[in-house]
Amino acid sequence: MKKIALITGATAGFGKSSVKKFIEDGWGVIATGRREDRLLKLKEQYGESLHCLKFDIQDSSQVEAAIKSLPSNFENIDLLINNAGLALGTAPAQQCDLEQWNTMVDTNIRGLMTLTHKVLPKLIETRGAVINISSVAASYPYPGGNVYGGTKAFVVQFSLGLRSDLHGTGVRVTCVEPGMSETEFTLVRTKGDQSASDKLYEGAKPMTGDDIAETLHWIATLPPHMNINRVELMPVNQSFSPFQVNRS
Ligand code: NDP
Ligand code: 8X3
Repeated sequence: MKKIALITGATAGFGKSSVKKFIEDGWGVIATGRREDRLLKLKEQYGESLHCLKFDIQDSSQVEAAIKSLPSNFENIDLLINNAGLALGTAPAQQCDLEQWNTMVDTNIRGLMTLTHKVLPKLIETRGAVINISSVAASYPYPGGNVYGGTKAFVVQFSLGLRSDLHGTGVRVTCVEPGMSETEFTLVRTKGDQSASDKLYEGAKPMTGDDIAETLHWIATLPPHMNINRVELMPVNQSFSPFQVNRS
């Protein structure tokens, strides 16, 4: 195996496509997620090139135990892709469910922080790289984006801060900020409403998990003296709208 990548959120969407992309290029991959059946399927598909870790990223003791359990052939991590995350709900802030807000913070911020904290010493040893998945929602607010956008803005700023702290270690840090991509993202956001998901993507030609996996692989395989700080990408059919003005 060329190098080892740890990819969170590997059971669907961007993560699942990235597992395929990196393994096809000869990497060993540690795939993580909560859904064991899907992890087992990945294991069947990729065999010795893949090691699965089942944990809920919101639970720091599960994260710690999982990293400690890595076998010697997977413990020298060269690349951490912090991809696991979610949006819940599209309601305006004043109507939101506080529990959903907490879940987004615990997953997209606390979970990402915890895993990064556990893996950084290994990345410093290997002079590796971190790629954090943020979103266009970090920079461009939209109605109903409230806490989701806030968590992704954290990811952008945390990535820049990491880059600064890791100065001189050789560890690279990139923040990837995608726009609309068809995965299970909207299904999760709408609590399993397939028709809402289909309607959002219909006719829009959104980006795909494979598009994002290509980008992540490109970033990870650049010469080691180059650091891509931030990448923002959207489908051609998504762009910006004017400010809202209330005239009442
Ligand atoms: P998917 O819903 O298809 O995949 C999300 C992945 O995250 C799943 O593998 C899921 O695994 C994992 N995950 C979610 N919660 C947890 C948890 N508590 N513990 C462990 N794993 C968890 O979504 P995407 O592939 O689209 O999303 C990947 C990332 O990209 C997210 O951070 C998302 O915010 C971001 N993003 C997505 C965009 C889009 O339009 N799709 C655009 C911009 C950013 P499991 O359920 O098995 O635990
Ligand atoms: C989600 C991106 O464009 O659906 O992170 O808001 S978008």
